Amino acid sequence: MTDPDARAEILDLAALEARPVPQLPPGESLSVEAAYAIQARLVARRLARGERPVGLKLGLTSEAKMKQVGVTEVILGRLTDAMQHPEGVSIDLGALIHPRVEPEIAFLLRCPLPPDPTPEQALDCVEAVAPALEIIDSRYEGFRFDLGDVIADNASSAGFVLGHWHRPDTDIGNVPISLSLSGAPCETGTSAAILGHPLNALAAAGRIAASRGIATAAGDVVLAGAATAAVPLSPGARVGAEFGPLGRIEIRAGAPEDPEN
Ligand code: OOG
Ligand code: MG
Repeated sequence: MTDPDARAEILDLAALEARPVPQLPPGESLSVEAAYAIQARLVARRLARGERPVGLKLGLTSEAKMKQVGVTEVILGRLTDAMQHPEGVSIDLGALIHPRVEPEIAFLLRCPLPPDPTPEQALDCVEAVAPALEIIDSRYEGFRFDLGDVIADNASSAGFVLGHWHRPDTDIGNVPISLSLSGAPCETGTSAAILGHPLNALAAAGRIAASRGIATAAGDVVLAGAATAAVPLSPGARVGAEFGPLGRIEIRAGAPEDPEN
């Protein structure tokens, strides 16, 4: 039996020191329940250092993502204020192991999510919607993990950037999304790839949060999960993400000699 506190400490230190750790050997695979218990302890360590919870993120809500990492179940992770970066920022890659970036849709909640909402009930809780970029960084060597490993590792959460907020009734069902790296197109997709509609992901967030004892609140941000595969962030890269009528987000990956880092 893996000790949850010890496992949370290993994953926390891996993130703090930007040094990857091996995933658990196959014989020691975590149950989903044990994995969420480790995630809770991992995030508690961050909160004990003064970080504030600001919301949740879904993972593996699109086929492209499931295929990329070989895990086919929707997962939930927790976001803190320390993970949020302003639009246009230069991301310090030195603090990360092998970061990737991916395009997302974000929701701002105006009330807690019901325990098992329909997409319509989930929409009732939405204050605003925005395009977003997520920076993920698995703490496991080779970015390799199974379902339990990635849940325990807070769903690879590392950072996120929000674009402009739009009204909650904005049609987000089929938003064209394209990602470019230093001007070269690399991934294209649509928000329909997110469980058919990002509101299905929000409903899943309500369901998973309730089943794992995770509270949601007015003011929370919920990331719906990436619509395309994630792309590696390398030093000096300029990331541009176009979200049709929702707008555009840009970030930069700090070059080693960049004075902003
Ligand atoms: C797991 C996190 C998945 C998403 O949007 O699907 C995720 C990973 O790919 O490392 O954030
Ligand atoms: Mg993501």
